[in-house]
Amino acid sequence: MKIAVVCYPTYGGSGVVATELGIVLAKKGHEIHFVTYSQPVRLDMLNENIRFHEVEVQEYPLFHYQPYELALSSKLVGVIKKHKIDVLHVHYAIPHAYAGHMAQQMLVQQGIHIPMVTTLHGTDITLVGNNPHYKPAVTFSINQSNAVTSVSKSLKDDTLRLFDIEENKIEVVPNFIDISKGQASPECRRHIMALPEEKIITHISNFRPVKRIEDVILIFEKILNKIPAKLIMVGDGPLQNTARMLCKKLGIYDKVIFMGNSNEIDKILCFSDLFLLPSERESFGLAALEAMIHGVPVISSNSGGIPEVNKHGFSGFLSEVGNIEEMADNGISILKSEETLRNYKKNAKIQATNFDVSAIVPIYEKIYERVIQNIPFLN
Ligand code: GMT
Repeated sequence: MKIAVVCYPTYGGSGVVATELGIVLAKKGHEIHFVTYSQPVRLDMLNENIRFHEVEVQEYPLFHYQPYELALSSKLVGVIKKHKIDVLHVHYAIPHAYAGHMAQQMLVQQGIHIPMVTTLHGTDITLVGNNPHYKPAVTFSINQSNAVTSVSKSLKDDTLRLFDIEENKIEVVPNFIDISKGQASPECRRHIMALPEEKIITHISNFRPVKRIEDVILIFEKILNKIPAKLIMVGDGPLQNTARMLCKKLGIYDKVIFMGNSNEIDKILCFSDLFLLPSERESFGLAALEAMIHGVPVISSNSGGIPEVNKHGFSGFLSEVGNIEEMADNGISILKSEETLRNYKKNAKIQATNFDVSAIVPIYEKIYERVIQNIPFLN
Protein backbone atom coordinates (compact mmCIF):
# COMPACT_ATOMS: atom_id res chain seq x y z
CA MET A 1 0.00 0.00 0.00
CA LYS A 2 1.02 3.62 -0.45
CA ILE A 3 0.34 5.42 2.81
CA ALA A 4 0.61 9.14 3.59
CA VAL A 5 1.31 9.79 7.28
CA VAL A 6 0.66 13.13 8.98
CA CYS A 7 2.10 13.64 12.46
CA TYR A 8 3.95 16.06 14.72
CA PRO A 9 7.65 15.55 13.99
CA THR A 10 8.73 16.37 17.56
CA TYR A 11 9.67 14.28 20.61
CA GLY A 12 6.02 13.80 21.70
CA GLY A 13 4.57 10.30 21.91
CA SER A 14 2.19 10.70 18.97
CA GLY A 15 5.05 11.59 16.62
CA VAL A 16 7.12 8.70 17.95
CA VAL A 17 4.28 6.21 17.40
CA ALA A 18 3.59 7.56 13.89
CA THR A 19 7.27 7.38 12.95
CA GLU A 20 7.89 3.92 14.36
CA LEU A 21 4.72 2.63 12.68
CA GLY A 22 5.82 4.14 9.36
CA ILE A 23 9.27 2.56 9.66
CA VAL A 24 7.84 -0.90 10.38
CA LEU A 25 5.31 -0.60 7.53
CA ALA A 26 8.12 0.45 5.17
CA LYS A 27 10.16 -2.60 6.22
CA LYS A 28 7.11 -4.72 5.39
CA GLY A 29 7.17 -3.33 1.85
CA HIS A 30 4.63 -0.51 2.03
CA GLU A 31 5.52 2.92 0.60
CA ILE A 32 5.34 5.51 3.36
CA HIS A 33 5.14 9.27 2.78
CA PHE A 34 5.55 11.44 5.88
CA VAL A 35 3.93 14.83 5.41
CA THR A 36 4.82 17.30 8.14
CA TYR A 37 6.73 20.53 8.82
CA SER A 38 10.10 18.93 9.52
CA GLN A 39 11.69 15.50 9.39
CA PRO A 40 10.35 13.46 12.35
CA VAL A 41 13.02 13.19 15.06
CA ARG A 42 13.01 9.41 15.21
CA LEU A 43 13.12 9.10 11.41
CA ASP A 44 16.82 8.61 10.89
CA MET A 45 16.44 6.22 8.00
CA LEU A 46 15.15 7.47 4.72
CA ASN A 47 15.09 4.55 2.29
CA GLU A 48 13.40 3.64 -0.94
CA ASN A 49 10.13 2.96 0.90
CA ILE A 50 10.17 6.12 3.02
CA ARG A 51 9.78 9.67 1.78
CA PHE A 52 9.48 12.92 3.67
CA HIS A 53 7.51 15.86 2.27
CA GLU A 54 8.01 19.15 4.07
CA VAL A 55 4.99 21.38 4.63
CA GLU A 56 6.17 24.94 4.16
CA VAL A 57 4.16 27.79 5.60
CA GLN A 58 4.57 31.11 3.83
CA GLU A 59 5.07 33.86 6.40
CA TYR A 60 3.02 36.95 5.65
CA PRO A 61 2.82 40.00 7.93
CA LEU A 62 -0.96 40.34 7.54
CA PHE A 63 -1.42 37.02 9.30
CA HIS A 64 -1.24 37.12 13.06
CA TYR A 65 -1.36 33.28 12.88
CA GLN A 66 0.19 31.53 9.89
CA PRO A 67 -2.35 29.12 8.29
CA TYR A 68 -0.62 25.73 8.76
CA GLU A 69 -3.82 23.73 8.08
CA LEU A 70 -4.11 25.34 4.65
CA ALA A 71 -0.51 24.57 3.77
CA LEU A 72 -0.86 21.00 5.06
CA SER A 73 -4.07 20.24 3.16
CA SER A 74 -2.62 21.74 -0.04
CA LYS A 75 0.56 19.69 0.39
CA LEU A 76 -1.51 16.56 0.98
CA VAL A 77 -3.43 17.10 -2.24
CA GLY A 78 -0.15 17.36 -4.16
CA VAL A 79 1.49 14.33 -2.51
CA ILE A 80 -1.61 12.12 -2.80
CA LYS A 81 -1.99 12.91 -6.50
CA LYS A 82 1.69 12.71 -7.42
CA HIS A 83 2.41 9.46 -5.58
CA LYS A 84 -1.00 7.84 -6.09
CA ILE A 85 -1.48 7.36 -2.35
CA ASP A 86 -4.00 4.69 -1.29
CA VAL A 87 -4.73 5.82 2.26
CA LEU A 88 -4.07 8.80 4.52
CA HIS A 89 -3.26 8.19 8.21
CA VAL A 90 -3.31 11.24 10.46
CA HIS A 91 -1.95 11.08 14.01
CA TYR A 92 -3.31 13.58 16.57
CA ALA A 93 -6.68 15.04 15.59
CA ILE A 94 -5.72 18.70 15.82
CA PRO A 95 -5.39 20.07 13.21
CA HIS A 96 -4.42 17.00 11.21
CA ALA A 97 -7.85 15.36 10.89
CA TYR A 98 -9.33 18.70 9.89
CA ALA A 99 -6.64 19.37 7.26
CA GLY A 100 -6.90 15.78 6.04
CA HIS A 101 -10.64 16.11 5.59
CA MET A 102 -10.17 19.31 3.57
CA ALA A 103 -7.65 17.50 1.35
CA GLN A 104 -10.18 14.68 0.85
CA GLN A 105 -12.81 17.20 -0.19
CA MET A 106 -10.50 18.95 -2.65
CA LEU A 107 -9.55 15.61 -4.18
CA VAL A 108 -13.19 14.51 -4.56
CA GLN A 109 -13.64 17.52 -6.84
CA GLN A 110 -10.96 15.95 -9.03
CA GLY A 111 -12.53 12.48 -8.94
CA ILE A 112 -10.04 11.07 -6.40
CA HIS A 113 -11.42 9.32 -3.31
CA ILE A 114 -8.83 8.86 -0.59
CA PRO A 115 -9.83 7.27 2.74
CA MET A 116 -8.54 8.80 6.00
CA VAL A 117 -7.69 7.01 9.24
CA THR A 118 -7.42 9.24 12.32
CA THR A 119 -5.53 8.09 15.41
CA LEU A 120 -6.40 9.89 18.63
CA HIS A 121 -3.45 10.14 21.02
CA GLY A 122 -4.60 11.90 24.17
CA THR A 123 -4.26 15.61 24.63
CA ASP A 124 -5.95 16.13 21.24
CA ILE A 125 -9.05 14.87 23.08
CA THR A 126 -8.59 15.42 26.79
CA LEU A 127 -6.86 18.81 26.92
CA VAL A 128 -6.79 20.71 23.65
CA GLY A 129 -9.64 19.18 21.65
CA ASN A 130 -12.09 19.55 24.46
CA ASN A 131 -11.56 23.32 24.50
CA PRO A 132 -14.78 24.99 23.28
CA HIS A 133 -12.75 26.96 20.72
CA TYR A 134 -11.84 23.73 18.91
CA LYS A 135 -14.53 21.24 19.88
CA PRO A 136 -16.95 21.65 16.92
CA ALA A 137 -14.13 21.28 14.39
CA VAL A 138 -12.61 18.31 16.22
CA THR A 139 -15.99 16.56 16.51
CA PHE A 140 -16.65 17.17 12.84
CA SER A 141 -13.31 15.87 11.62
CA ILE A 142 -13.41 12.76 13.84
CA ASN A 143 -16.90 11.95 12.54
CA GLN A 144 -15.79 12.52 8.96
CA SER A 145 -12.81 10.14 9.24
CA ASN A 146 -13.27 6.78 7.51
CA ALA A 147 -11.79 5.01 10.53
CA VAL A 148 -10.83 6.28 13.97
CA THR A 149 -8.46 4.57 16.38
CA SER A 150 -7.57 5.43 19.95
CA VAL A 151 -4.40 4.30 21.72
CA SER A 152 -6.23 2.98 24.80
CA LYS A 153 -9.64 1.93 26.03
CA SER A 154 -9.53 4.84 28.46
CA LEU A 155 -9.02 7.33 25.62
CA LYS A 156 -11.91 5.80 23.69
CA ASP A 157 -14.15 6.23 26.76
CA ASP A 158 -12.97 9.84 27.19
CA THR A 159 -13.67 10.60 23.53
CA LEU A 160 -17.19 9.18 23.72
CA ARG A 161 -17.83 11.08 26.98
CA LEU A 162 -16.52 14.42 25.73
CA PHE A 163 -17.56 14.39 22.07
CA ASP A 164 -20.67 13.50 20.15
CA ILE A 165 -19.24 10.51 18.27
CA GLU A 166 -20.83 7.21 17.25
CA GLU A 167 -19.70 4.57 19.75
CA ASN A 168 -18.64 1.87 17.30
CA LYS A 169 -16.68 4.34 15.20
CA ILE A 170 -13.64 4.16 17.49
CA GLU A 171 -11.37 1.11 17.56
CA VAL A 172 -8.77 0.69 20.28
CA VAL A 173 -5.34 -0.02 18.80
CA PRO A 174 -2.79 0.19 21.62
CA ASN A 175 0.63 1.71 21.16
CA PHE A 176 3.40 -0.79 20.62
CA ILE A 177 7.07 -1.48 21.18
CA ASP A 178 9.77 -3.33 19.30
CA ILE A 179 10.68 -5.97 21.87
CA SER A 180 14.16 -6.44 20.39
CA LYS A 181 15.00 -3.03 21.91
CA GLY A 182 15.10 -4.71 25.30
CA GLN A 183 18.08 -6.89 24.44
CA ALA A 184 21.29 -6.29 26.40
CA SER A 185 23.71 -4.01 24.58
CA PRO A 186 27.43 -3.29 25.10
CA GLU A 187 26.53 0.40 24.82
CA CYS A 188 24.74 0.24 28.17
CA ARG A 189 27.29 2.12 30.26
CA ARG A 190 25.82 2.60 33.68
CA HIS A 191 29.07 3.77 35.26
CA ILE A 192 29.02 7.05 33.34
CA MET A 193 25.84 8.09 35.19
CA ALA A 194 26.08 6.81 38.73
CA LEU A 195 28.28 5.26 41.40
CA PRO A 196 28.01 1.46 41.73
CA GLU A 197 25.95 1.76 44.93
CA GLU A 198 23.50 4.30 43.45
CA LYS A 199 20.20 3.28 41.89
CA ILE A 200 19.22 5.09 38.68
CA ILE A 201 15.75 6.59 38.54
CA THR A 202 14.52 8.07 35.24
CA HIS A 203 11.78 10.35 34.00
CA ILE A 204 11.14 11.19 30.34
CA SER A 205 8.59 13.75 29.18
CA ASN A 206 7.91 17.08 27.54
CA PHE A 207 8.01 18.86 30.94
CA ARG A 208 4.47 20.18 30.64
CA PRO A 209 2.17 20.77 33.66
CA VAL A 210 0.21 17.57 32.86
CA LYS A 211 3.35 15.54 33.66
CA ARG A 212 3.54 16.84 37.26
CA ILE A 213 7.28 17.42 37.09
CA GLU A 214 7.41 18.70 40.67
CA ASP A 215 5.99 15.36 41.88
CA VAL A 216 8.82 13.59 40.05
CA ILE A 217 11.39 15.61 42.02
CA LEU A 218 9.57 15.23 45.34
CA ILE A 219 9.19 11.46 44.94
CA PHE A 220 12.88 11.21 44.10
CA GLU A 221 13.85 13.27 47.15
CA LYS A 222 11.90 10.90 49.41
CA ILE A 223 13.51 7.84 47.85
CA LEU A 224 16.93 9.48 48.15
CA ASN A 225 16.41 9.82 51.91
CA LYS A 226 16.45 6.01 52.12
CA ILE A 227 18.43 4.77 49.11
CA PRO A 228 21.50 6.20 47.34
CA ALA A 229 20.29 7.21 43.88
CA LYS A 230 20.55 9.50 40.87
CA LEU A 231 17.62 10.98 38.94
CA ILE A 232 17.93 11.33 35.17
CA MET A 233 15.49 13.85 33.72
CA VAL A 234 15.15 13.46 29.94
CA GLY A 235 13.24 15.91 27.76
CA ASP A 236 12.56 19.59 27.60
CA GLY A 237 9.59 21.88 28.04
CA PRO A 238 8.10 24.77 29.98
CA LEU A 239 8.74 23.34 33.47
CA GLN A 240 12.41 22.51 32.97
CA ASN A 241 13.52 25.57 34.90
CA THR A 242 10.99 25.06 37.68
CA ALA A 243 12.35 21.53 38.09
CA ARG A 244 15.95 22.77 38.33
CA MET A 245 14.99 25.42 40.90
CA LEU A 246 13.14 22.87 43.03
CA CYS A 247 16.17 20.54 43.00
CA LYS A 248 18.37 23.44 44.14
CA LYS A 249 15.89 24.41 46.86
CA LEU A 250 15.80 20.82 48.15
CA GLY A 251 19.62 20.58 48.05
CA ILE A 252 19.60 17.61 45.67
CA TYR A 253 20.78 19.32 42.48
CA ASP A 254 24.01 17.28 42.37
CA LYS A 255 21.94 14.08 42.36
CA VAL A 256 19.83 15.08 39.33
CA ILE A 257 21.04 15.00 35.74
CA PHE A 258 19.07 17.08 33.23
CA MET A 259 19.73 15.58 29.81
CA GLY A 260 17.42 17.69 27.61
CA ASN A 261 15.83 16.07 24.56
CA SER A 262 17.60 12.89 23.57
CA ASN A 263 17.65 10.47 20.67
CA GLU A 264 19.37 7.94 22.92
CA ILE A 265 16.41 6.89 25.03
CA ASP A 266 17.30 3.20 24.79
CA LYS A 267 20.85 3.83 26.00
CA ILE A 268 19.48 5.67 29.04
CA LEU A 269 16.72 3.21 29.88
CA CYS A 270 18.98 0.18 29.64
CA PHE A 271 20.73 1.11 32.91
CA SER A 272 17.70 2.58 34.72
CA ASP A 273 16.28 0.87 37.81
CA LEU A 274 12.99 2.74 38.18
CA PHE A 275 10.83 4.96 35.97
CA LEU A 276 8.59 7.72 37.36
CA LEU A 277 5.39 8.81 35.58
CA PRO A 278 3.12 10.61 38.06
CA SER A 279 1.10 12.39 35.32
CA GLU A 280 -2.13 14.23 35.93
CA ARG A 281 -3.45 12.63 32.76
CA GLU A 282 -1.99 10.15 30.31
CA SER A 283 -3.91 8.39 27.56
CA PHE A 284 -1.35 5.59 27.33
CA GLY A 285 2.11 6.43 28.66
CA LEU A 286 4.41 5.38 25.83
CA ALA A 287 7.46 6.44 27.83
CA ALA A 288 6.51 3.90 30.53
CA LEU A 289 6.22 1.15 27.93
CA GLU A 290 9.64 2.09 26.51
CA ALA A 291 11.05 1.84 30.04
CA MET A 292 9.37 -1.51 30.71
CA ILE A 293 10.82 -3.19 27.62
CA HIS A 294 14.24 -2.38 29.09
CA GLY A 295 13.17 -4.10 32.31
CA VAL A 296 12.54 -0.88 34.22
CA PRO A 297 9.64 -1.06 36.73
CA VAL A 298 7.26 1.92 36.71
CA ILE A 299 5.94 4.04 39.56
CA SER A 300 3.02 5.93 38.10
CA SER A 301 -0.28 7.59 38.70
CA ASN A 302 -3.40 5.59 37.87
CA SER A 303 -4.77 8.18 35.46
CA GLY A 304 -6.22 7.55 31.99
CA GLY A 305 -4.74 4.60 30.12
CA ILE A 306 -1.72 4.02 32.39
CA PRO A 307 -3.39 1.05 34.18
CA GLU A 308 -3.71 -0.64 30.77
CA VAL A 309 0.08 -0.50 30.47
CA ASN A 310 1.56 -0.66 33.99
CA LYS A 311 0.21 -3.54 36.10
CA HIS A 312 -0.09 -2.72 39.79
CA GLY A 313 2.10 -4.97 41.95
CA PHE A 314 3.61 -6.66 38.89
CA SER A 315 5.44 -4.29 36.54
CA GLY A 316 5.42 -1.49 39.14
CA PHE A 317 2.80 0.37 41.17
CA LEU A 318 -0.08 2.77 40.54
CA SER A 319 -1.28 5.50 42.92
CA GLU A 320 -3.79 8.32 42.91
CA VAL A 321 -2.53 11.46 41.16
CA GLY A 322 -0.52 13.56 43.63
CA ASN A 323 0.01 10.83 46.24
CA ILE A 324 3.77 11.33 46.31
CA GLU A 325 4.19 9.64 49.73
CA GLU A 326 2.76 6.38 48.41
CA MET A 327 4.67 6.62 45.13
CA ALA A 328 7.94 7.11 47.02
CA ASP A 329 7.17 4.22 49.41
CA ASN A 330 6.36 1.96 46.46
CA GLY A 331 9.62 2.98 44.77
CA ILE A 332 11.57 2.20 47.94
CA SER A 333 9.83 -1.17 48.27
CA ILE A 334 11.07 -2.12 44.78
CA LEU A 335 14.60 -0.76 45.18
CA LYS A 336 15.38 -1.86 48.73
CA SER A 337 16.46 -5.41 47.90
CA GLU A 338 18.32 -6.67 44.85
CA GLU A 339 16.07 -9.71 44.65
CA THR A 340 12.83 -7.67 44.66
CA LEU A 341 14.29 -5.31 42.06
CA ARG A 342 15.29 -8.27 39.86
CA ASN A 343 11.72 -9.62 40.03
CA TYR A 344 10.10 -6.33 39.13
CA LYS A 345 12.58 -5.83 36.30
CA LYS A 346 11.70 -9.24 34.91
CA ASN A 347 7.95 -8.57 35.27
CA ALA A 348 8.20 -5.14 33.60
CA LYS A 349 9.74 -6.77 30.56
CA ILE A 350 7.12 -9.53 30.49
CA GLN A 351 4.30 -6.97 30.68
CA ALA A 352 5.85 -4.89 27.85
CA THR A 353 5.94 -7.88 25.52
CA ASN A 354 2.10 -7.75 25.46
CA PHE A 355 2.55 -4.69 23.23
CA ASP A 356 4.87 -6.27 20.70
CA VAL A 357 4.91 -4.38 17.42
CA SER A 358 4.41 -7.57 15.44
CA ALA A 359 0.92 -7.99 16.92
CA ILE A 360 -0.19 -4.36 16.53
CA VAL A 361 0.99 -3.35 13.05
CA PRO A 362 -1.20 -5.97 11.26
CA ILE A 363 -4.23 -4.38 12.96
CA TYR A 364 -3.41 -1.08 11.27
CA GLU A 365 -2.83 -2.86 7.95
CA LYS A 366 -6.28 -4.45 8.20
CA ILE A 367 -7.87 -1.07 8.93
CA TYR A 368 -6.12 0.44 5.87
CA GLU A 369 -7.31 -2.43 3.68
CA ARG A 370 -10.84 -2.06 4.98
CA VAL A 371 -11.11 1.67 4.35
CA ILE A 372 -9.45 1.33 0.94
CA GLN A 373 -12.07 -1.24 -0.02
CA ASN A 374 -14.66 1.09 1.48
CA ILE A 375 -16.03 -1.65 3.69
CA PRO A 376 -18.27 -0.03 6.29
CA PHE A 377 -17.09 -0.27 9.88
CA LEU A 378 -17.91 -3.63 11.49
CA ASN A 379 -17.43 -4.01 15.25
O1 GMT B 1 2.40 13.29 26.50
C1 GMT B 1 2.34 14.26 25.76
O2 GMT B 1 2.09 15.39 26.18
C2 GMT B 1 2.61 14.10 24.29
C3 GMT B 1 1.44 13.47 23.66
C4 GMT B 1 1.57 13.48 22.15
O3 GMT B 1 0.56 13.49 21.52
O4 GMT B 1 2.63 13.48 21.58
O5 GMT B 1 1.34 12.13 24.15
C5 GMT B 1 0.10 11.50 24.04
O6 GMT B 1 0.26 10.48 23.07
C6 GMT B 1 1.16 9.43 23.44
C7 GMT B 1 1.28 8.46 22.27
O7 GMT B 1 0.07 7.88 21.95
C8 GMT B 1 0.66 8.75 24.71
O8 GMT B 1 1.55 7.71 25.09
C9 GMT B 1 0.59 9.79 25.83
O9 GMT B 1 0.05 9.17 26.99
C10 GMT B 1 -0.30 10.95 25.40
N1 GMT B 1 -0.21 12.02 26.41
C11 GMT B 1 -1.23 12.37 27.18
O10 GMT B 1 -2.33 11.83 27.14
C12 GMT B 1 -0.95 13.46 28.16
